[in-house]
Amino acid sequence: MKVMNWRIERTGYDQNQITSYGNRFLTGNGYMGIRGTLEEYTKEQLAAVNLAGVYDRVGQGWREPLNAPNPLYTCLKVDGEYYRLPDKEAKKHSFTLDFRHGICSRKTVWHTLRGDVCIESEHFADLCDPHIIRMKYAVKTKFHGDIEVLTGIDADVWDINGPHYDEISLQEEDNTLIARATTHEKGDHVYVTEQVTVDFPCEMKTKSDPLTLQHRICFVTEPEREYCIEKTAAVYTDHDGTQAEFLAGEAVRADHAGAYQTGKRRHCEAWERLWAVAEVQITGDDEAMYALNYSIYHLQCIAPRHTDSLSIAARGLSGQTYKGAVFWDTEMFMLDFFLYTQPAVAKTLLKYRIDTLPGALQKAKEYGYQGAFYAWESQEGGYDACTDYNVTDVFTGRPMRTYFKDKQVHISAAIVSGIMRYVNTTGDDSLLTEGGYEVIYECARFYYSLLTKRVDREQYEILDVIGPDEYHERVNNNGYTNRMAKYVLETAAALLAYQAIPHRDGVNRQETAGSEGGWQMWAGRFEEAAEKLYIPQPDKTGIVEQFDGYRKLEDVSIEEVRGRLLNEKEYWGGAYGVASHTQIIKQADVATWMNLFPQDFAKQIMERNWNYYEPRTEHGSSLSACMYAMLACKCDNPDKAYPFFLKSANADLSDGGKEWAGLVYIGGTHPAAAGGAYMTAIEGFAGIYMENGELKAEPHLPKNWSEMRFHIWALEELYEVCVKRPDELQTSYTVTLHKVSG
Ligand code: IFM
Repeated sequence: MKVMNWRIERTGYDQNQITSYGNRFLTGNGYMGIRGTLEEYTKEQLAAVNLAGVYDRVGQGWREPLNAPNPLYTCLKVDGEYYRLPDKEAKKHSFTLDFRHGICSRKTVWHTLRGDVCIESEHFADLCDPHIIRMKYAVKTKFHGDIEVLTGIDADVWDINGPHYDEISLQEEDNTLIARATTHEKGDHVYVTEQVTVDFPCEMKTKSDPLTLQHRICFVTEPEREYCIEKTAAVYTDHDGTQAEFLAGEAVRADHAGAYQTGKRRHCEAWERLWAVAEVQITGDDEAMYALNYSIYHLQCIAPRHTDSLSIAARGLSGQTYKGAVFWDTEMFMLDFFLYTQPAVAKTLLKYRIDTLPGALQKAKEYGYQGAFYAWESQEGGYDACTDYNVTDVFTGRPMRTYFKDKQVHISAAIVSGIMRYVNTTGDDSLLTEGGYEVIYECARFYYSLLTKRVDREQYEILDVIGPDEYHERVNNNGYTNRMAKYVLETAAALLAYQAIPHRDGVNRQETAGSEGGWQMWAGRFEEAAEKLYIPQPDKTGIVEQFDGYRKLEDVSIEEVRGRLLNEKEYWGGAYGVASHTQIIKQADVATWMNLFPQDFAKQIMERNWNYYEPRTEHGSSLSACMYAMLACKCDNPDKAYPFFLKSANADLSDGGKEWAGLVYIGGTHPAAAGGAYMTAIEGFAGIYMENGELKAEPHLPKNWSEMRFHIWALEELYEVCVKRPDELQTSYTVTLHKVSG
C-alpha cells in the first residue's frame, strides 16, 4: 500500500486566495475552528477562531456564532519597519496544512535592505484539550538586526452581523495576557488567555490599545540563528461553567519551555488514534484517496467531542455563514461518518436534537401543527434562525420572501432517520430511552397533522412544501417529503406497537396517548396514514415526478437558464428566480429519495430517473453530487458515480463552489459534501450496509480501484474491512469483514 501524502502545500503568495485558503487550511478540534490564515492577518483577511454552538445577536441582524478574540495575532518588525502580508511583498512564501495531524504552517522570506529575514510558524487547535491553541513562531535573519515581534490577542474580530462584544477588557497579569469579552444579547463572556515562552535573551513589554493586547518582544539577531517564540492560548466561555474565567487563566499559567513540543507530540498521537479508525485506503487512485481523507480531516476538525449534546453547523467551524446553524446536513450527510468511526460523536449529534425537542414542539404549535417541526436552521435550544427573508435580491437590495423555514418540513424526518440509523448501526438503543422515542412520536404527530385528505379519494397528501430542491417553493406532493413522512409514520407505529414511549417529564407516552384515545389508536392512525399517504409513482416512461406538475414546467437546459441571468449572483429560486418556472433543479431531490429507498424501485427505474434528473440539476448545493454518486452505485454503475464522488470529495480542495445566494455571502467549508464523499466511498463503492442486525457489503468499485481498506464500528464491534476487485480468475469481489475488537 502506497504511503499517502497528507499535506497541502502552496508556494508563492496570491492575495486572491486569502478567503479560500482560510477554509482550505482550517484547523480545529470541535470546540473551535481556526481559519487557515497567517498570524499577521486581521479581520480584513477574515482571520477567525470560530466557536461551536455559542451565538449572539445584535439588533435586527442575524444571530450568528461567535468568533473569539484571536490569540494567534503576531507580526514582525525589522529595524522598526513592518514585514507582513499582504502589504509587504515576500521573496518566498509557502503555506502548508499537515492534515494527518491538523497542523497549519507557513514559511515566509522577505528581503530587507540588510539581507533576508525568514519566519517559520505553525499552529494547531489541540486535540487533547479542546480549549487550547498552540503556536510556534521562529525568526531567522541573515544579518545582525533589531527585531521586534508583536504577539498577542486581537479582539477586533471579523463579524458578519456584529460587533458582538459590547465590552472588551484586556489586561496583563504575571505575563499572562487576558481578554474578557461580553456578548451583546445575553451578556455571556468569552475568555481568551495566553502565555509565551522564549528561549533567548530579549526585552519583553506589553503593548495595549482598546482592541489589541500584545507582548512586544525585542531582540538582536545573530545571523542564521533561529529565535523561537512558543505560545499557549486558552479559550473558554460561560457555556463551560461558572469556573470558565479561572480555568482560562490556569490553562496557560503552567506554561513552560518545552510545553509546545510535548503538547504537539500528544496532539499528533491523538490524531493518529483517530486515523487508526477513520483512514480509508484505496489502491489504484491516489487522487481519490487524498481527497477522501482530506474530507475526513474536515469532519474530524468539527466533531464535538467535548460535550454530549451538540451538533455541527452547515459550514462547520469555518465562520459565521449560514448563521452557524445546524441543517439536515448533519443527519443526512455527515452522520454516517460518525456512526462508523466514532459512535459516541454520532450520539452527541443526535442528543442535540433530543434536547432541542421543546423548540421543535413550539415551532409546530406556532404554525398550527401538532408534534415536532424542527428548525430548518437550528441554533441553541432549537431556535430557528431561518428568517422569512433569507435571501437578498441583487437588483433591489431588498430582502426576498423565502419559505425555507415554513415549508422544508422534511427536516423532522431527517432527525428520525438519523436516530434509527444510530440504533440500527450501533445496536445501542439507549438513545431511544433517553428521549429518542419521544422525538419519533412527536415527529410522526407532526406529519399526521400535515396530511390533507381529498374528499373524493381515500388518499392523504402533503401540500405546500419545499423538497430538497429549494428552487421550487410551495409545491404539492414532493415525492421525497411524502416518502420520508411515510417512513416516520411507519417507524412510530412500529415502535408504539412494540413498547411504551417514555416521556421526558416522566409521564409514559402510552398513557398520554391513552388520554387522547389510547396508544393503540395512535399506532393505528399512524399506520393508516402511512398506508394511504400518496407516493408519486413512475409514469409510463419510468420517470417519477418530483412534485405535482413538475413535468409541465418549461423543459430547458441549464445553460439556457444560466443565460437568462442578469447578474451572476442572482438567486435562481423564489417567486421570480430563473429556475422557478423550469424543470431545472438546484440539487438532488428524486435522486435523494431513490437513494434512501432503493427497495421501492427497480434498478432500471432508478437509472432512468438518474438520466432524467441529473442533466436538469444545477448542483447549486454542495449536497447534490454525492446523492447522484450513491444512486449510480445502486444502479451498479460506479464509473458514472465516480466524477460526482470526486466533486464532493474535492469540495474544499478546489475553487468554484457557490459563495453567494443573492447578496448573502455563504462561503466556508462544506462538511456535508465531505460526509457525502465518505458515504459514497463506504456505502456506495464498498457497498457496506446493515441487514437484520448483520453487517454486509455489496461492492461496486470504480474502474481504477483495485482495493479498499478501512475500519468501521458496527453493533459495538470494530471491523477491519477489505474489499478487493476480482482478478481474471474470479467472478466476484473478495470482501473481508474482520472483527478487531468487541
Ligand atoms: O441544507 C442545505 C440545503 O439543502 C441547500 N442550501 C444550503 C443548506 C445548508 O448546507
